[in-house]
Amino acid sequence: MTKNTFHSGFCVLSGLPNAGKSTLLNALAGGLLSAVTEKPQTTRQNILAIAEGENYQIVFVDTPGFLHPRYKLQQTMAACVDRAVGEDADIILLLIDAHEPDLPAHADLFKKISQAFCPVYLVLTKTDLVKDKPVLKDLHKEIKTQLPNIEKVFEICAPRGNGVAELKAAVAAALPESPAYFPAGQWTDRWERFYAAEFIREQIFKLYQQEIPYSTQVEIEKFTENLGDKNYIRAIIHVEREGQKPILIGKGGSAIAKLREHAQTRIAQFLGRPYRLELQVVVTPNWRDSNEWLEKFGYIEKE
Ligand SMILES: Nc1nc2c(ncn2[C@@H]2O[C@H](COP(=O)(O)OP(=O)(O)OP(=O)(O)O)[C@@H](O)[C@H]2O)c(=O)[nH]1
Ligand SMILES: [Mg+2]
Repeated sequence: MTKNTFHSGFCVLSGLPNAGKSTLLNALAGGLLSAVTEKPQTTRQNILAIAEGENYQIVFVDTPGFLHPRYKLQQTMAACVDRAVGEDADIILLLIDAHEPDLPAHADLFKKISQAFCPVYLVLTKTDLVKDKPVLKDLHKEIKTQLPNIEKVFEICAPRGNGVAELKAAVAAALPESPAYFPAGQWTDRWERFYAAEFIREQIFKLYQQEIPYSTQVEIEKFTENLGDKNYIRAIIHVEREGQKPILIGKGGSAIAKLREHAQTRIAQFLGRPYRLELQVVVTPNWRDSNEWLEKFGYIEKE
Protein backbone atom coordinates (compact mmCIF):
# COMPACT_ATOMS: atom_id res chain seq x y z
CA MET A 1 0.00 0.00 0.00
CA THR A 2 1.57 3.29 -1.04
CA LYS A 3 0.60 6.79 0.04
CA ASN A 4 -0.99 7.71 -3.28
CA THR A 5 -3.27 4.73 -3.70
CA PHE A 6 -6.58 3.95 -2.00
CA HIS A 7 -7.41 0.44 -0.81
CA SER A 8 -10.82 -0.89 0.05
CA GLY A 9 -12.61 -4.19 0.38
CA PHE A 10 -14.54 -6.69 2.45
CA CYS A 11 -12.92 -8.49 5.38
CA VAL A 12 -15.09 -11.38 6.55
CA LEU A 13 -14.94 -12.68 10.13
CA SER A 14 -15.78 -16.37 10.17
CA GLY A 15 -15.74 -19.10 12.79
CA LEU A 16 -17.84 -21.41 14.91
CA PRO A 17 -20.56 -19.99 17.17
CA ASN A 18 -19.09 -18.21 20.21
CA ALA A 19 -15.58 -17.88 18.70
CA GLY A 20 -15.56 -14.15 19.48
CA LYS A 21 -16.40 -12.73 16.02
CA SER A 22 -18.77 -9.98 17.14
CA THR A 23 -16.46 -8.98 20.00
CA LEU A 24 -13.61 -8.59 17.52
CA LEU A 25 -15.79 -6.73 15.02
CA ASN A 26 -16.66 -4.22 17.74
CA ALA A 27 -13.01 -3.83 18.72
CA LEU A 28 -11.96 -3.33 15.08
CA ALA A 29 -14.73 -0.82 14.46
CA GLY A 30 -14.30 0.96 17.79
CA GLY A 31 -17.98 0.74 18.84
CA LEU A 32 -20.54 -1.71 20.20
CA LEU A 33 -22.14 -2.40 16.82
CA SER A 34 -22.71 -6.12 16.95
CA ALA A 35 -24.55 -8.05 19.65
CA VAL A 36 -22.27 -10.01 21.99
CA THR A 37 -23.41 -12.56 24.56
CA GLU A 38 -21.93 -15.60 26.25
CA LYS A 39 -24.39 -17.85 24.36
CA PRO A 40 -23.64 -19.36 20.94
CA GLN A 41 -25.68 -18.33 17.85
CA THR A 42 -26.16 -14.74 18.99
CA THR A 43 -25.49 -13.31 15.51
CA ARG A 44 -28.12 -14.31 12.95
CA GLN A 45 -27.24 -12.11 9.96
CA ASN A 46 -24.19 -10.57 8.34
CA ILE A 47 -23.44 -7.22 9.93
CA LEU A 48 -21.10 -4.66 8.43
CA ALA A 49 -18.80 -2.29 10.28
CA ILE A 50 -16.83 0.18 8.24
CA ALA A 51 -13.39 1.33 9.39
CA GLU A 52 -11.50 4.11 7.67
CA GLY A 53 -7.94 5.34 7.50
CA GLU A 54 -6.31 8.03 5.39
CA ASN A 55 -5.86 5.75 2.40
CA TYR A 56 -8.10 2.78 3.13
CA GLN A 57 -11.65 1.74 3.94
CA ILE A 58 -12.16 -1.72 5.41
CA VAL A 59 -15.67 -3.19 5.39
CA PHE A 60 -15.65 -5.77 8.18
CA VAL A 61 -18.38 -8.40 7.90
CA ASP A 62 -19.54 -10.18 11.05
CA THR A 63 -21.20 -13.52 10.23
CA PRO A 64 -23.34 -16.00 12.16
CA GLY A 65 -21.38 -18.89 13.67
CA PHE A 66 -20.86 -21.72 11.20
CA LEU A 67 -23.27 -24.58 11.96
CA HIS A 68 -25.19 -27.49 10.50
CA PRO A 69 -28.75 -26.18 10.14
CA ARG A 70 -31.56 -27.92 11.98
CA TYR A 71 -34.33 -25.49 11.09
CA LYS A 72 -34.99 -22.86 8.44
CA LEU A 73 -33.72 -19.89 10.44
CA GLN A 74 -30.40 -21.73 10.80
CA GLN A 75 -30.42 -22.42 7.05
CA THR A 76 -30.59 -18.67 6.44
CA MET A 77 -27.72 -18.19 8.94
CA ALA A 78 -25.60 -20.79 7.13
CA ALA A 79 -26.41 -19.09 3.82
CA CYS A 80 -25.05 -15.82 5.25
CA VAL A 81 -21.73 -17.54 5.97
CA ASP A 82 -21.67 -19.09 2.48
CA ARG A 83 -22.29 -15.76 0.84
CA ALA A 84 -19.74 -13.87 2.93
CA VAL A 85 -16.97 -16.45 2.67
CA GLY A 86 -17.70 -17.63 -0.87
CA GLU A 87 -18.62 -14.42 -2.66
CA ASP A 88 -18.08 -11.18 -0.73
CA ALA A 89 -14.68 -11.63 0.88
CA ASP A 90 -11.50 -9.89 -0.24
CA ILE A 91 -9.87 -11.35 2.83
CA ILE A 92 -11.10 -13.92 5.35
CA LEU A 93 -10.32 -13.97 9.04
CA LEU A 94 -10.80 -17.43 10.50
CA LEU A 95 -11.41 -17.03 14.22
CA ILE A 96 -10.70 -19.95 16.50
CA ASP A 97 -11.13 -19.92 20.26
CA ALA A 98 -7.58 -20.62 21.48
CA HIS A 99 -8.87 -21.76 24.85
CA GLU A 100 -11.26 -24.41 23.49
CA PRO A 101 -10.24 -24.90 19.85
CA ASP A 102 -12.10 -28.18 19.10
CA LEU A 103 -10.55 -28.60 15.64
CA PRO A 104 -12.63 -31.66 14.59
CA ALA A 105 -15.76 -29.48 14.85
CA HIS A 106 -14.17 -27.15 12.26
CA ALA A 107 -13.84 -29.80 9.52
CA ASP A 108 -16.58 -28.45 7.23
CA LEU A 109 -15.66 -24.81 7.81
CA PHE A 110 -12.02 -25.62 6.99
CA LYS A 111 -13.19 -27.30 3.79
CA LYS A 112 -15.16 -24.22 2.77
CA ILE A 113 -12.31 -21.86 3.57
CA SER A 114 -9.75 -24.05 1.81
CA GLN A 115 -11.62 -23.29 -1.43
CA ALA A 116 -11.41 -19.51 -0.97
CA PHE A 117 -9.62 -17.48 -3.63
CA CYS A 118 -8.67 -14.65 -1.29
CA PRO A 119 -6.06 -14.45 1.50
CA VAL A 120 -6.96 -16.21 4.76
CA TYR A 121 -5.61 -15.09 8.13
CA LEU A 122 -5.94 -17.24 11.23
CA VAL A 123 -6.98 -15.32 14.34
CA LEU A 124 -6.67 -17.11 17.66
CA THR A 125 -9.12 -15.49 20.07
CA LYS A 126 -9.50 -15.51 23.86
CA THR A 127 -5.73 -15.81 24.35
CA ASP A 128 -6.16 -14.35 27.84
CA LEU A 129 -7.70 -17.67 28.88
CA VAL A 130 -4.63 -19.65 27.73
CA LYS A 131 -2.11 -19.84 30.54
CA ASP A 132 0.43 -21.99 28.76
CA LYS A 133 1.42 -19.69 25.85
CA PRO A 134 3.67 -22.18 23.96
CA VAL A 135 0.51 -24.22 23.37
CA LEU A 136 -0.58 -21.46 20.97
CA LYS A 137 2.37 -22.11 18.65
CA ASP A 138 1.46 -25.81 18.48
CA LEU A 139 -2.09 -24.79 17.66
CA HIS A 140 -0.89 -22.57 14.78
CA LYS A 141 1.04 -25.48 13.35
CA GLU A 142 -1.79 -27.95 13.67
CA ILE A 143 -4.31 -25.64 12.02
CA LYS A 144 -1.90 -24.72 9.23
CA THR A 145 -1.39 -28.38 8.37
CA GLN A 146 -5.14 -28.70 7.91
CA LEU A 147 -5.49 -25.36 6.10
CA PRO A 148 -2.32 -24.65 4.11
CA ASN A 149 -3.78 -21.47 2.56
CA ILE A 150 -3.46 -19.59 5.86
CA GLU A 151 -1.08 -16.71 5.13
CA LYS A 152 -0.70 -15.09 8.53
CA VAL A 153 -1.52 -15.82 12.16
CA PHE A 154 -2.63 -13.38 14.86
CA GLU A 155 -3.18 -13.91 18.56
CA ILE A 156 -5.70 -11.54 20.07
CA CYS A 157 -7.73 -10.70 23.12
CA ALA A 158 -10.35 -8.33 21.71
CA PRO A 159 -11.97 -7.20 25.00
CA ARG A 160 -8.55 -5.89 26.13
CA GLY A 161 -7.61 -4.69 22.64
CA ASN A 162 -4.51 -6.91 22.52
CA GLY A 163 -3.40 -7.55 18.95
CA VAL A 164 -6.33 -5.66 17.41
CA ALA A 165 -4.40 -2.70 15.95
CA GLU A 166 -1.80 -5.02 14.35
CA LEU A 167 -4.55 -7.13 12.80
CA LYS A 168 -6.33 -4.07 11.42
CA ALA A 169 -3.12 -2.71 9.91
CA ALA A 170 -2.40 -6.06 8.26
CA VAL A 171 -5.92 -6.22 6.79
CA ALA A 172 -5.70 -2.67 5.45
CA ALA A 173 -2.37 -3.47 3.80
CA ALA A 174 -3.75 -6.61 2.16
CA LEU A 175 -6.87 -5.07 0.59
CA PRO A 176 -6.99 -4.52 -3.16
CA GLU A 177 -6.58 -1.09 -4.69
CA SER A 178 -10.14 0.18 -5.05
CA PRO A 179 -12.27 3.25 -4.38
CA ALA A 180 -14.24 3.26 -1.11
CA TYR A 181 -17.44 1.18 -1.11
CA PHE A 182 -19.29 3.49 1.29
CA PRO A 183 -19.35 7.28 1.76
CA ALA A 184 -16.76 8.61 4.22
CA GLY A 185 -18.03 8.72 7.79
CA GLN A 186 -20.59 5.93 7.39
CA TRP A 187 -19.90 3.13 9.84
CA THR A 188 -22.69 0.64 9.09
CA ASP A 189 -25.16 -0.22 6.33
CA ARG A 190 -28.13 -0.78 8.66
CA TRP A 191 -30.91 1.47 9.92
CA GLU A 192 -31.28 2.43 13.56
CA ARG A 193 -34.41 0.28 13.88
CA PHE A 194 -32.39 -2.81 12.97
CA TYR A 195 -30.03 -2.09 15.87
CA ALA A 196 -32.92 -1.44 18.24
CA ALA A 197 -34.30 -4.92 17.46
CA GLU A 198 -30.85 -6.47 17.63
CA PHE A 199 -30.06 -5.01 21.06
CA ILE A 200 -33.41 -6.07 22.53
CA ARG A 201 -32.61 -9.55 21.23
CA GLU A 202 -29.10 -9.29 22.72
CA GLN A 203 -30.58 -8.56 26.14
CA ILE A 204 -32.98 -11.52 25.75
CA PHE A 205 -29.93 -13.72 25.09
CA LYS A 206 -28.33 -12.35 28.24
CA LEU A 207 -31.33 -12.56 30.56
CA TYR A 208 -33.13 -15.76 29.56
CA GLN A 209 -32.01 -19.36 29.50
CA GLN A 210 -32.44 -22.60 27.59
CA GLU A 211 -34.54 -22.40 24.43
CA ILE A 212 -36.05 -18.94 25.05
CA PRO A 213 -33.39 -16.84 23.25
CA TYR A 214 -33.43 -19.21 20.26
CA SER A 215 -37.23 -19.15 20.00
CA THR A 216 -37.39 -15.37 20.07
CA GLN A 217 -37.55 -12.75 17.34
CA VAL A 218 -37.89 -9.01 17.86
CA GLU A 219 -39.88 -6.89 15.45
CA ILE A 220 -39.95 -3.09 15.63
CA GLU A 221 -43.49 -1.89 15.11
CA LYS A 222 -42.98 1.81 15.79
CA PHE A 223 -39.85 3.93 16.03
CA THR A 224 -40.46 7.66 16.55
CA GLU A 225 -37.85 10.20 15.50
CA ASN A 226 -38.96 13.74 16.25
CA LEU A 227 -40.51 13.63 19.71
CA GLY A 228 -37.40 14.62 21.68
CA ASP A 229 -37.70 13.32 25.27
CA LYS A 230 -40.91 11.55 24.29
CA ASN A 231 -39.34 9.35 21.62
CA TYR A 232 -40.40 5.75 21.96
CA ILE A 233 -39.93 2.35 20.34
CA ARG A 234 -42.71 -0.21 20.29
CA ALA A 235 -41.41 -3.72 19.76
CA ILE A 236 -43.11 -7.07 19.41
CA ILE A 237 -41.30 -10.06 20.85
CA HIS A 238 -42.32 -13.18 18.96
CA VAL A 239 -42.06 -16.52 20.72
CA GLU A 240 -42.86 -19.92 19.30
CA ARG A 241 -45.08 -21.44 21.96
CA GLU A 242 -47.80 -20.32 24.37
CA GLY A 243 -45.78 -21.69 27.31
CA GLN A 244 -42.87 -19.35 26.53
CA LYS A 245 -44.95 -16.21 26.96
CA PRO A 246 -45.24 -16.36 30.80
CA ILE A 247 -41.50 -17.09 31.03
CA LEU A 248 -40.69 -13.96 29.07
CA ILE A 249 -43.07 -11.86 31.12
CA GLY A 250 -42.16 -13.34 34.52
CA LYS A 251 -44.02 -13.14 37.82
CA GLY A 252 -46.03 -9.93 37.94
CA GLY A 253 -44.18 -8.74 34.83
CA SER A 254 -40.82 -8.67 36.66
CA ALA A 255 -38.77 -10.40 33.92
CA ILE A 256 -39.99 -8.23 31.08
CA ALA A 257 -39.57 -5.10 33.20
CA LYS A 258 -35.91 -6.01 33.69
CA LEU A 259 -35.54 -6.72 29.97
CA ARG A 260 -37.09 -3.36 29.14
CA GLU A 261 -34.72 -1.55 31.46
CA HIS A 262 -31.59 -3.29 30.15
CA ALA A 263 -32.59 -2.91 26.49
CA GLN A 264 -33.50 0.76 27.00
CA THR A 265 -30.05 1.45 28.43
CA ARG A 266 -28.32 -0.41 25.60
CA ILE A 267 -30.32 1.38 22.90
CA ALA A 268 -29.75 4.81 24.46
CA GLN A 269 -26.03 4.05 24.71
CA PHE A 270 -25.91 3.12 21.02
CA LEU A 271 -28.16 5.84 19.60
CA GLY A 272 -26.84 8.56 21.88
CA ARG A 273 -30.35 9.62 22.90
CA PRO A 274 -33.00 8.16 25.22
CA TYR A 275 -35.91 6.06 24.02
CA ARG A 276 -38.84 4.71 26.01
CA LEU A 277 -39.39 1.09 25.16
CA GLU A 278 -42.78 -0.63 24.91
CA LEU A 279 -42.63 -4.40 24.66
CA GLN A 280 -45.37 -6.81 23.73
CA VAL A 281 -45.05 -10.60 23.64
CA VAL A 282 -46.86 -12.45 20.86
CA VAL A 283 -47.00 -16.17 20.09
CA THR A 284 -46.11 -16.84 16.46
CA PRO A 285 -46.08 -20.63 16.17
CA ASN A 286 -43.19 -22.13 14.28
CA TRP A 287 -41.81 -18.83 12.92
CA ARG A 288 -38.28 -20.29 12.75
CA ASP A 289 -39.46 -22.76 10.13
CA SER A 290 -41.78 -20.51 8.17
CA ASN A 291 -40.58 -18.92 4.93
CA GLU A 292 -43.28 -16.31 5.25
CA TRP A 293 -42.17 -15.17 8.71
CA LEU A 294 -38.47 -15.41 7.93
CA GLU A 295 -39.10 -13.17 4.94
CA LYS A 296 -41.10 -10.73 7.05
CA PHE A 297 -38.28 -10.59 9.62
CA GLY A 298 -35.68 -9.95 6.90
CA TYR A 299 -33.85 -13.30 7.06
CA ILE A 300 -34.93 -14.18 3.52
CA GLU A 301 -34.89 -11.63 0.76
CA LYS A 302 -38.27 -10.79 -0.69
CA GLU A 303 -38.83 -12.23 -4.16
N1 LIG B 1 -12.11 -14.15 27.95
C1 LIG B 1 -12.42 -13.76 26.73
N2 LIG B 1 -13.70 -13.81 26.32
C2 LIG B 1 -13.99 -13.40 25.06
C3 LIG B 1 -13.01 -12.93 24.16
N3 LIG B 1 -13.61 -12.63 22.98
C4 LIG B 1 -14.93 -12.89 23.16
N4 LIG B 1 -15.16 -13.35 24.41
C5 LIG B 1 -16.46 -13.77 24.98
O1 LIG B 1 -16.94 -14.88 24.23
C6 LIG B 1 -18.38 -14.87 24.18
C7 LIG B 1 -18.84 -14.94 22.72
O2 LIG B 1 -18.44 -13.76 22.05
P1 LIG B 1 -19.14 -13.28 20.70
O3 LIG B 1 -18.32 -12.15 20.19
O4 LIG B 1 -20.59 -13.06 20.90
O5 LIG B 1 -18.93 -14.57 19.78
P2 LIG B 1 -19.45 -14.82 18.29
O6 LIG B 1 -18.39 -15.58 17.59
O7 LIG B 1 -19.87 -13.54 17.68
O8 LIG B 1 -20.70 -15.76 18.57
P3 LIG B 1 -21.99 -16.05 17.61
O9 LIG B 1 -22.56 -14.74 17.18
O10 LIG B 1 -22.90 -16.78 18.51
O11 LIG B 1 -21.50 -16.88 16.48
C8 LIG B 1 -18.80 -13.57 24.88
O12 LIG B 1 -19.16 -13.90 26.21
C9 LIG B 1 -17.55 -12.72 24.85
O13 LIG B 1 -17.48 -11.79 25.91
C10 LIG B 1 -11.64 -12.89 24.63
O14 LIG B 1 -10.70 -12.52 23.92
N5 LIG B 1 -11.41 -13.31 25.91
MG1 LIG C 1 -21.71 -12.95 16.93
